[in-house]
Amino acid sequence: MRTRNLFLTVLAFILTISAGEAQTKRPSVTLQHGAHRIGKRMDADMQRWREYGLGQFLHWGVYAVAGGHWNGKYYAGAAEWIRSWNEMPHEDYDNLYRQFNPTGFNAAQWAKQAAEMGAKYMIITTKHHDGFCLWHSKYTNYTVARTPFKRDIVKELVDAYTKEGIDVYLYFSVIDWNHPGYRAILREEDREVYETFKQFTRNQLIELLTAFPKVKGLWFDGTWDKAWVEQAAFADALESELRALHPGLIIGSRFRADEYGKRHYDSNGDLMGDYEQGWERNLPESFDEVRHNDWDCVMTVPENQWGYHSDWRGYVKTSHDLINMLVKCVSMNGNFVLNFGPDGKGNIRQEETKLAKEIGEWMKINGEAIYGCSHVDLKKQDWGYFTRKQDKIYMTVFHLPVNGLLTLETPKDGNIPSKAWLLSDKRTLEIISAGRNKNNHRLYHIALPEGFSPGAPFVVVLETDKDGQNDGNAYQPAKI
Ligand code: JFZ
Repeated sequence: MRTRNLFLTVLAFILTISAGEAQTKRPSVTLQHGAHRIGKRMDADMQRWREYGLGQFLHWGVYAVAGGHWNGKYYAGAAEWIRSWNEMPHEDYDNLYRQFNPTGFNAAQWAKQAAEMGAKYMIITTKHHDGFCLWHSKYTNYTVARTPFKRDIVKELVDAYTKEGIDVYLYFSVIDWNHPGYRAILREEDREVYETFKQFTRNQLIELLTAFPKVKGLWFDGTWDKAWVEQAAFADALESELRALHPGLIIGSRFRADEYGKRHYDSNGDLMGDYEQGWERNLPESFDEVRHNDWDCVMTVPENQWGYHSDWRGYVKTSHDLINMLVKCVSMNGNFVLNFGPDGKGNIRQEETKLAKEIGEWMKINGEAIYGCSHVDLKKQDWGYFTRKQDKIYMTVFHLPVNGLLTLETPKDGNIPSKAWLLSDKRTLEIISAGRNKNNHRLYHIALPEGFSPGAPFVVVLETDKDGQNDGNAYQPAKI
């Protein structure tokens, strides 16, 4: 009895405190289907996600057969959207699966290439908006099982990537142009048939997690339709069900809306899901924009092509462009996910293979400044980005100053950097004290070797004082 009373007293105390906190910190709307957690997830699975740095996205489906062309005409949109183009009759698109026979597909080879690029996780389109399933779903006939190829592609990829030590995430589009019950907007008379679509969606998600227990998470897309946004209660319950089915499951902010139709961030401004999933071909400019959340950025190589388009037009990013984005993401606590769109024969195109190789070569030397690294509270400098891991600070340089000096500004009471060297060959660099600026912050110049011109981004490592003791000659990292 006594223990019970004590328990109740403690419980009441905790409830009072947390209620008080909720009131003072967040004057809020009461939400049933908003965020269910405030702040970052701190478990081991999420910590692993946070340390990836670099990921690979794969967009693959029957759109790869068309490759951005139909009847000899060039489609200017994103190749995976070709079904929505007036020039391509739906009937033609919906029969493409009969030609889907990617005899060049080799999951082990793709996984090896991704590993050599340095990717720590991969996201595969199990089903894009067209509804075509790359796995053997029993809930529709529109799957790879009915193509001449037959093989379960998701299964082969999950196995091959997992074997390479790369974590797998499943992209899933809620929009499904193939399902008879799918609607973008619900009229009264659609409500009944839409229920069949909701059950179908639930069935497929449960099917995926059951068939592929090794996957780490789900990457949702096609959740912006009004019809889906209105399903806050259903989607919330489904999310709980999926999490219960697959402990540790990671889901981004693009799955469900709250009961007021707010997406990503709920009506109280709190992030829904485990990380922000809104950085699409777009990066935050400053750390303030990410609001202390985890996030990923998904990026295409050309301007806007996810699925295979045989004719890339416009600017195509170089490996230096992509490495710049990668480091920028990590410097603001994000992961960078680079997209690949294999062709209809199951081959990864030359341009992508070349980029993967170049990025991989860079990562082999400089990956230490990426993996497991996070934001540093130091003023951004024009030469590039700071990242940090434990007591080391990394300066990844993209713009080499003509005077060969890299500026570093430390907060007023910060200690000085004790040692600097080039990550590539361990050459020690001189640290020159350059006085204080008008904010009374100390300035330093890290001097690069005479004539240093690597022609590629490079990393300078700064050693910092491990135990934070001020010996007058050690830089104390700022608290994050
Ligand atoms: C979606 C898809 O339509 C596209 O085909 C691709 O799969 C991509 C990864 O996701 O496109 C989007 C989704 C969201 C935004 C932009 C494009 N957005 O939030 O800005």
